[in-house]
Amino acid sequence: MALTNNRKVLEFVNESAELACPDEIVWIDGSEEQLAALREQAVGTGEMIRLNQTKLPGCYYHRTAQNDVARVEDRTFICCKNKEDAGPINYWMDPSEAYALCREIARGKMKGRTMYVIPYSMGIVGSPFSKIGIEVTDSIYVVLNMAIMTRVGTECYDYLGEDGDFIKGFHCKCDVDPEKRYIMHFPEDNTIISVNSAYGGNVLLGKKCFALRIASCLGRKEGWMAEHMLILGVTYPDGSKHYLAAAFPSACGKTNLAMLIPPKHYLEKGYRVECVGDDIAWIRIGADGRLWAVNPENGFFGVAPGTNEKSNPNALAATRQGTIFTNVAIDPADNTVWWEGLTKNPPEKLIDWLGNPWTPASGVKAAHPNSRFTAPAKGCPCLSPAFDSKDGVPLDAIIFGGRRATTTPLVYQSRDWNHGVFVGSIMSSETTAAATGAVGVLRHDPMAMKPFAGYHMADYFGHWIEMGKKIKNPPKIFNVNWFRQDKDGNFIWPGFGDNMRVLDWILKRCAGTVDARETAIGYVPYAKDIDREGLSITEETLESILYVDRARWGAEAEEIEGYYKQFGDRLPKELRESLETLKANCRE
Ligand code: OXD
Ligand code: MN
Repeated sequence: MALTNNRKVLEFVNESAELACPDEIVWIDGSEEQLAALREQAVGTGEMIRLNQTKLPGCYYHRTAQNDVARVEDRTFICCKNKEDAGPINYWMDPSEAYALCREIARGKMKGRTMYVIPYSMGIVGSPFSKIGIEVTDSIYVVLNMAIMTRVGTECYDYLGEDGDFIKGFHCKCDVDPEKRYIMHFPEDNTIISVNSAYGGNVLLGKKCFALRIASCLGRKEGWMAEHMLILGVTYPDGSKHYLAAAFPSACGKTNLAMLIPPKHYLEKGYRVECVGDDIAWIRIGADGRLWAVNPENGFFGVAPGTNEKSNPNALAATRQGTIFTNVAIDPADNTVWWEGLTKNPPEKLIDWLGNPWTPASGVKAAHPNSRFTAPAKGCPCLSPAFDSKDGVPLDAIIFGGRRATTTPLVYQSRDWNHGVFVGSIMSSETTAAATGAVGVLRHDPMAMKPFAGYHMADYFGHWIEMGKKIKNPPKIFNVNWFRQDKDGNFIWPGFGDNMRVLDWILKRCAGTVDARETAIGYVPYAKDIDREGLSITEETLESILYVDRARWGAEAEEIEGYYKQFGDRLPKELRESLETLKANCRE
């Protein structure tokens, strides 16, 4: 029975059912009872495997199809009326063509299946930041993941009332045919359609599709920002709290930074780091003229490989209960999970992500490099008390960062907001397994939003510039690079918890308590000002990763000039000016 009398919801559900012809419609109410019954059902059909309930209470396992393991950027479309409005970086399709294509693909595809109607809120229901979505799907896996990643329940209908608006999301697994896989966004209709996939990033429509692509369009219209950023809080020994948001491309360590445990001597002095979010930030200007951020999600859809007791004990702890694991390996000895990097030595025998017997001699990975955990935020030991704040947290700093073996120093600070927007716009990073395609290829990923901005990238830069004009007390903007390599390809900076040392410098810059060296690209620390207590890295080595090589940056500027060309006249003049300054600084 329908759980709402909102006529727009009823119309959307009816239209979806008329198209896909499910045998049954199930209205999700968010109750534990209903979710438990769905878990049972999924275990019964083999869609999920129940893991060891003593060691991993409430945890389940799922395998996707082999051809369906990552986001598909080349099959992800922005469908707005004018092609120019999608910009040169997005794939574009005419809305009527895209609707017709998807309808053709999804017609009758839920025959013999159930269609679930999921009411969910991104953010706490009733917070000024929050927005409601309705996703219809034929996948129990999607329902159960959405129930972890978002706030699912009938309170969303109460909030909508009879006439409230929401973001429409239609998902149908169809035949999981990669040739007919499409992730379509209709920003002018607040609608998302996803067909022929069951991989999280393509089908948990509250996440990338809504909270970034559609929300970035809403933010532009309504004067706020939807960003691919983690949010973390640092508590000082005197109890004061300072918040930072950081944008890194997919699988570049956002979850690890968001949950870092500071080095021992910081802990002893009383420093703490708390996680507000690990992937998405919705940001508004507060009454105090500062930027305030919330994490609209309710869980972590994290990359499993590499997560371990040392790299991220908080994330690991979060995955120990109520978690769905996707495409990791199963340890048949005790029906638990394993992935590369979880332990130094792998177990003797595993079942790999494809379902095959595996031993350390197999010569292939046991877990897929983009295998994931979907873990409830509440299970994270360092979750910030501000996680549930309706007002969000005020930002002292925004950090950009990518995976760069050379050129980009460990950290530098922009000269001001507009220069900070330039720094974000020129971000580039080596590709990872989070999306299909080659791994390790250097590409531009401005503000880590290349795959997620729902409109023209130059207009998105323009929106940042416009926001800057309205923010009376803007956060300071920085860039970090944890990934500098030596000539043998080893990472020079230890990363993980030691990144606290860099956050410390950043926060000191925000407080105006530490000096910096002005360089061609912005302010860079003096090596002596980065804490090295307990680190084996010498001051000289640190100098080497703080060094700004003007010849390299000159070449980088030339390359950026070529990159910017695609944006034509739409590129904000402030960014062009910053580029000219960079070129001049490198020539001097
Ligand atoms: C993610 C991604 O899953 O960026 O967060 O791909
Ligand atoms: Mn992400």
